[in-house]
Amino acid sequence: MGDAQLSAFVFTSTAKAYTRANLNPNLAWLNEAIPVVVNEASTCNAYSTGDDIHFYKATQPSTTGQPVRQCQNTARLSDVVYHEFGHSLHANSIIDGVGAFDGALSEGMSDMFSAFITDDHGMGRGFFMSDAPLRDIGPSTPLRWPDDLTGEVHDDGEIVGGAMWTLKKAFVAQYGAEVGNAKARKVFYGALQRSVDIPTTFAEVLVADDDDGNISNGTPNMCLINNAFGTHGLADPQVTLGLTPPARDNFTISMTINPPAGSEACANAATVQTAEVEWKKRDGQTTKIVLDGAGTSYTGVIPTQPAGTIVEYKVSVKLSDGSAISYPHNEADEFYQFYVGDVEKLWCADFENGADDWTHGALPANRDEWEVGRPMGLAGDPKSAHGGQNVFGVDLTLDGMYRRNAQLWAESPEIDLQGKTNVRLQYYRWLGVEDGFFDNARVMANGAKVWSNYASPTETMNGKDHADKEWRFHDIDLAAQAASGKVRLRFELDSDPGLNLGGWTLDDVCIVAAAPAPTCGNGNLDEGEACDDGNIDDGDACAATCDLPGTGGDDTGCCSVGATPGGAAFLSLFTLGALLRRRKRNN
Ligand SMILES: [Ca+2]
Ligand SMILES: [Ca+2]
Ligand SMILES: [Ca+2]
Ligand SMILES: [Ca+2]
Ligand SMILES: [Zn+2]
Repeated sequence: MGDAQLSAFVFTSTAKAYTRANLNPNLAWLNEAIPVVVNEASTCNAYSTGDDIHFYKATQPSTTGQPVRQCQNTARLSDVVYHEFGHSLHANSIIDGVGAFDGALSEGMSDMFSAFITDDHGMGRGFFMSDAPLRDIGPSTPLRWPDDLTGEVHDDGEIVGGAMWTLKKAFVAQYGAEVGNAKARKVFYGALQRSVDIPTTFAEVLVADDDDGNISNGTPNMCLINNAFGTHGLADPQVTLGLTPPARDNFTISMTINPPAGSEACANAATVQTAEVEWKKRDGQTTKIVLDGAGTSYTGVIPTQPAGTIVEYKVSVKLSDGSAISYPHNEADEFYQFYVGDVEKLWCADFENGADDWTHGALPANRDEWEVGRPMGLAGDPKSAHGGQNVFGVDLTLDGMYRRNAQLWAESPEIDLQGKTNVRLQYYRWLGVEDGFFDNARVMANGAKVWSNYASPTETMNGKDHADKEWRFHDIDLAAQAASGKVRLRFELDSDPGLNLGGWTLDDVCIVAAAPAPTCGNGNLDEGEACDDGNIDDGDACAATCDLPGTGGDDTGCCSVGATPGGAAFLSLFTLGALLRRRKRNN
């Protein structure tokens, strides 16, 4: 047995024994032989396939006289072997349908796995034949998410590795080495099993720390965990402040904070620093509105827009701990949208009684996983329908994910549009698909592509996956397709060999026609108008929305509060002669 063979065998056995004793004694994978390949014909690296682990030779002395970077045989470095073992441990520890393998996450967690064994935050000392580490998860200036992201998986992994190392130190400071390390290992392994990427590690650490299955009432070490992850920008405001997606009532956007019980008492508890809405008309310029905070509620009003406008908006919150979040929480599609004004529904599918008039299929045919039913929240799928009980989607019930190397499609019946103008597709979507450079989701109408998911221009390790985390209203103009007098919709998804997400989930798919043009500005006082001076200009006696100046839009006291008025309230406001703003239902 050569040196490298012997050292790799010893280090791998150590990693196995450590895992069995400290992380997961019941992991069946530990009982299998793990292939370890040494002295591969390259230098300065090592890799894991997710099961077996491989190591490269040492650099040979230069024969050309030119200096070359000298690297050690990587099988002789204990922490490099632990790191590669850590990748395989990660791949074999993920709970199906809960966690997922993410490259940067795996790098950072593998560095931390090694650091647990060596108790050294420096990773790969000796790699370049010196004591300087190749990577460091305990540098004097902590790395922060997202400021220190570079797009390179080892660099980005150092941020979560750093958070885990900071957390381990905090546990040891509070409980002493033995108990503190045990607590740190417990939450580390929980996060390894259940996280889908670096940002989700925070909530999974809290889940692993919790003692009653409910993190909204706090967890035993919540303050310590908030602090450690907050240092690295990874204390997710959805947890620390209990933030949920903003609500919208007509043009009023609001959000509520609901921190876990007891968290306000933590030293350095995070608070909202700024909350704002950025809004625009589709394809227009964005405008920012600061949300007014009162108690636990933050509210702002987008100026009233005329019927037929598609308004798009996002809500961004910055916290005192430097963390931030935007809603919609989907980097591949950053703006909510809503349609102003009434529409006539020409055809809808709610999937409550199946999708018998749709067809679906796949290439290869056995990868067709379209089904109607109740969504189960698998692989990022919704946990409930948008409307009623049932939805139409790709794999609702097995593992949630579409399959690799597949071309999937679902096609609507042909919808008659004779005599209809201003036709639009308006539907609710919950889509999970890898960056479009790799996996492509498309909406087709009469064979023409009318939407596809964001695609990075070049191959990247740091793509923007499209991951809806709530039901998203989606409006698509079908005027060009509708000119033929009929339309057929088709939802498609093509996948590559790697990374599969939840795929399409659809509900309340409607073909609509925009209502007739608004009557504001025609000089007649039509129903619902407070005034009409024959134009739709602001700044004169009658505002652009046929409100009296100072009563409509963003400064009204009477009409922007509460739900859309029901018949009685609507009538009483009208008969009392109160200033009535034109209100239409928005999707
Ligand atoms: Ca709890
Ligand atoms: Ca439904
Ligand atoms: Ca893929
Ligand atoms: Ca699915
Ligand atoms: Zn690695």
